[in-house]
Amino acid sequence: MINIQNYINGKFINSINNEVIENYNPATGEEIATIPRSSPKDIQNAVNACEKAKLSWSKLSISERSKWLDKIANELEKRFEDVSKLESIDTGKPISLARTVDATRSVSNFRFFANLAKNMKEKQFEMNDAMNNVINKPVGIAGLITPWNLPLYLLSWKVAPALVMGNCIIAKPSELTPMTANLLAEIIDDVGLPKGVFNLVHGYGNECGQAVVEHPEINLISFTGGTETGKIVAKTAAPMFKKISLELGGKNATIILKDTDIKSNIKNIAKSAFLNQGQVCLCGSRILVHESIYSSFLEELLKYVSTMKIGDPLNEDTQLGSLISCEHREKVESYIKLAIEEGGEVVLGGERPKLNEKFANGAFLEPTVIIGLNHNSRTATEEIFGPVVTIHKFNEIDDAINIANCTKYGLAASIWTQDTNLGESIAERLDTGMVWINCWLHRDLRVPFGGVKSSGLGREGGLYSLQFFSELQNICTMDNTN
Ligand code: TXE
Repeated sequence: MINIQNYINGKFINSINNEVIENYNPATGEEIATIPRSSPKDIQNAVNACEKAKLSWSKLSISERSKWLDKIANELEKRFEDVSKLESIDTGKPISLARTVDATRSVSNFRFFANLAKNMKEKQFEMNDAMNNVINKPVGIAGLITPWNLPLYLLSWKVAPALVMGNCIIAKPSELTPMTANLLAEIIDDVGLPKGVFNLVHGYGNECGQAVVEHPEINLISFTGGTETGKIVAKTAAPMFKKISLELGGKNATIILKDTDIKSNIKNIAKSAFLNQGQVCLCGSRILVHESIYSSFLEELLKYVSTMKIGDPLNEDTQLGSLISCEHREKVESYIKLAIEEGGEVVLGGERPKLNEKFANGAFLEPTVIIGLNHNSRTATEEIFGPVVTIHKFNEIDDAINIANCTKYGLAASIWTQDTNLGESIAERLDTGMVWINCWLHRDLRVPFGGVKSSGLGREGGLYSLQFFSELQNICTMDNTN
């Protein structure tokens, strides 16, 4: 059991009110840590630290700041196994996934943005009698609010570009998953990042998170989380004209065209549905299958999903761990119940697996496949965020596109076909920020990442992140020496 503290102004300290929140391992139900239940007073403390640090930090060159990112990446890499194990214990995800996705990507996020920023060319626009130089200035203090599904992966995705562009940071991780954020603070402390540049404040979203968004001296908010919370964040930040980026929920379509080679793709299609127990905003939770191959596809899907190993997240060959909490599992189970009420049929899963005593209190749920629902049903249009997929038939491609576009979300989609030209023409007609063709979660960190409609606002990734985490200034110079 560890008592995690806030990291403010280069010191690990309790919240001012000295109150704590318990943190649990969702696979076993054991209490593993406490975190500070911070309040607006702690956020003010962190803002004071940023104010003291921001001038000298912003004066460093991008290349000097990128060296700090490389130092953090090197230390994260040394503690790769710690990151993986902590992430698995804190979230319930399989350790193999924590290694290949969370820990690996956290290191590459820091390395990638260090390199990209160093090589970034600021823009010039020449006139016949003057020169325009567009420069990237720091925004100031960045409030980074992150969720529980990919804790360090998403925190590092925001911290790296925010730091390298000269901002000071107040990070507020989910109260459900503080462990790897704490480890990042330990690493930042170990490498000696100037105090006050990076601050980490733990607490409830509606208390501590809200205080970050409300604080008048925090100039930018980068938020990843649920759509409903995103609305609260947007409503609070908008009248303060803060820079804001929202990466919210999704209800992504996986479109299987009739020429798809099912056997060779079924593993990746199932992965897109059930990775991280379906707790990734990009998961394909609605599978739209051409009616001519519907039966053979369903047979292959059920065959493959039935082989997926569910159980101890620390077991090397586990493919499905526990959900983030028993409370969240109940939310997911309520959708399985709703599906049946809406006329659906659960053809696989839907129950809590029988595991040994150690995991009796774990938030485990079998991977679940539901057929026979109307594509406009609530189950098929609302974000469930668990190991649940609905399967739908289509005949014409226009039908598939209309079904895919029929939800309030617009984050991602995947299309499976041997005719990639057709795939790309379909992709352009989907109301999403991202589309994968014959792959899923295949990530080039340079591309824009984000969604439309209720999936969010703005784009991060590559130069889009560097631009978001800076203020552009144009300086137009006319040479008046005659
Ligand atoms: O998200 P929340 P949660 C979806 C998924 C899930 C739902 C809720 O459907 O069931 O969102 O999940 C902080 N002001 N996604 O509870 O509540 C909170 O403390 C400022 C999709 O994780 O949005 C946490 O740090 N901050 C998502 C962060 O916001 C507030 C991944 C996210 O919490 C706040 C996770 C407030 N008023 C869940 N209230 C994705 N896009 O990947 C809460 N927070």
